[in-house]
Amino acid sequence: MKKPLIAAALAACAGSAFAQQINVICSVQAEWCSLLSTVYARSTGVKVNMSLKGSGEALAQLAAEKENPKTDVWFGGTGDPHLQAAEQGLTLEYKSPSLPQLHEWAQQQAKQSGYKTVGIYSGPLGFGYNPELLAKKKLAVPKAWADLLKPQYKGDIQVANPASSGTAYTMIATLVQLMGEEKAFDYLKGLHKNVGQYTRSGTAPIKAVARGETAVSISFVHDGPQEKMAGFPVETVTPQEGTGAEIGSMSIIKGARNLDAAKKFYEFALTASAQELAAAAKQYQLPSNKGAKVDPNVPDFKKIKLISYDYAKYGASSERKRLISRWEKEVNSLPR
Ligand code: S7P
Repeated sequence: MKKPLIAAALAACAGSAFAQQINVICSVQAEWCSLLSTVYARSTGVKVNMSLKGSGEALAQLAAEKENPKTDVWFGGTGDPHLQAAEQGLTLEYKSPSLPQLHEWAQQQAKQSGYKTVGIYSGPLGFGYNPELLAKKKLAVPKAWADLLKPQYKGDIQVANPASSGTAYTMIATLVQLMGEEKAFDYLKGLHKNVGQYTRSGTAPIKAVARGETAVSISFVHDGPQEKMAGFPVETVTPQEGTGAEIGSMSIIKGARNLDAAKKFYEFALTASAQELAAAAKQYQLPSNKGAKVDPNVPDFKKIKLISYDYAKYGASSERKRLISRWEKEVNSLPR
């Protein structure tokens, strides 16, 4: 990582009197969580207790500890469960003075939650594939959602379980918006026949692709470059019918024991320099701060056919619960 980047991130929070520790649930990949906590701890002297959890798991933990919160900040993870947490009264209303520095989509996420969450990055959903494994199995690169239903991919597709994964819930919500609910569930039943494994975490399938354990994954495409840089044969593509994008979010927990420190960490995480730590940790979501440098590995949104994702509707508790339980009942219960 470049030194000026760290220096700028440190400068963003220098000179303040911080509490001694902060408890953060971190729902992005470990490398980013770790860099963020190291930089923050070194600059402020605040110990950052990071606990790594996928979006769905984080929401479940926060709901379980509602009466006695042990977490101060929830950093990252797909936006829908953050909106659900806001609706369930798990997160605190906080209107950051930094909001005008953020892209409209990130501010919109804050507004529609009553300022109980905020967008920190965005990233489109697509497919990961292993070109070597596809060639070996004489399979074509899937270019469309429809391709994933072809019998030749049977057992060769991995996606996460929507009950634990925000990535997989984003897939269901995307398909429902793209096809209409009945057709989307028919599609999910067809897809089910080809899924070799539903993973707990949304990032596991693309790692399995990279390591040749499965040929195709349904993943956020920004999770591909890191695997490729590590030398694995992995490429990504977005489906030609259109796709959805997440608004990765951050929330302060209602009843946070270290509230002052939580607000300072939150402000730090919204700065351009802190957001550039993502690319320094080889994570390539689009930063929400308009001033943050956009790494060339970040997917080019202009080249992707994106649906107009209704974040308010699909982030609502009732909708999220209803769609996940319909998936459990009508799709996951079917034999494969
Ligand atoms: O950091 C990569 C990423 O894809 O993971 C986050 C999300 O929590 C995925 O985990 P789950 O699907 O297991 O919930 C995304 O927000 C982020 O872009």
